[in-house]
Amino acid sequence: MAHHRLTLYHSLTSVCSQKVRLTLAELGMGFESRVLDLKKGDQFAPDYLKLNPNAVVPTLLVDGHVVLQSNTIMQHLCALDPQHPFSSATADHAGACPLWFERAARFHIAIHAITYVSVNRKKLLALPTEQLEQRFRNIPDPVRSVKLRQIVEDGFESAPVSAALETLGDILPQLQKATRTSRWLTGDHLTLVDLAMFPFVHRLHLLGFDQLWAGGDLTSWHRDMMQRPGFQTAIAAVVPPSAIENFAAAGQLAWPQLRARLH
Ligand SMILES: N[C@@H](CCC(=O)N[C@@H](CS)C(=O)NCC(=O)O)C(=O)O
Repeated sequence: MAHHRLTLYHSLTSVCSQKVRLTLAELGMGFESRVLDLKKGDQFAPDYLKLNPNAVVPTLLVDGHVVLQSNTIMQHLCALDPQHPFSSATADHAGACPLWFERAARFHIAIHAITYVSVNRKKLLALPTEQLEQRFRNIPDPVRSVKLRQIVEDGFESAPVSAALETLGDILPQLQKATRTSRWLTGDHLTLVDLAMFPFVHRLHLLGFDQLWAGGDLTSWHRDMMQRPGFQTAIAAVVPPSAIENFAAAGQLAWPQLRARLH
């Protein structure tokens, strides 16, 4: 494999960053790490917006060239080392990838809403009105900005939370079916599809919402993923214990309200 200089702009807890860090770990690729604090608003800094005008993480630089969007970044990393067994296993299942990546994108939108309503909303509500309005204005994508406003204003009753629960009602059974059928999501070998879906399932687990799928093969898949060295490097060693405690505490408070919305 030719040597490439990789620089990853990411956040420690962000699910999309975790997808990319897991891929780097599975491929055994080293990278320069640039950590952004999303709560402080590092993603809105003018210098960062020059790299990623969407004001989101992750952003990857490959020899100085910008690559955006976690699914694209993951595929780009495999393409840098196509002979790696992990890249070849993914290439063998290339036909299954687009559907799963589309699910991963929808899963992300749902997990974003669930995390905001359960964990981040209280802090946003405590901001002075002008600061909160500035936070909404800072988001370059108007759709995303409106959604955040709806979540902050209407909480568990908001349209994005209803949509998120519908999405989970679609995707969790897909994951249960896939893990019932084979060891990994697309067959006998771990592929990018597993890494693209794992951080979202893991976020639900950290919030204590694994009651949504109640054990079974999806739980075994989640456990097997956590036992991989890649999980240790990319997530366990990186996510601060305080963040894990925060997810658990916020999830416990949120669960009765979410459960009341399930039908
Ligand atoms: N489709 C993008 C989504 C990236 C995204 O939304 N990242 C979140 C973290 S998981 C973020 O940066 N959020 C910034 C914010 O909420 O202001 C991708 O897959 O890379």
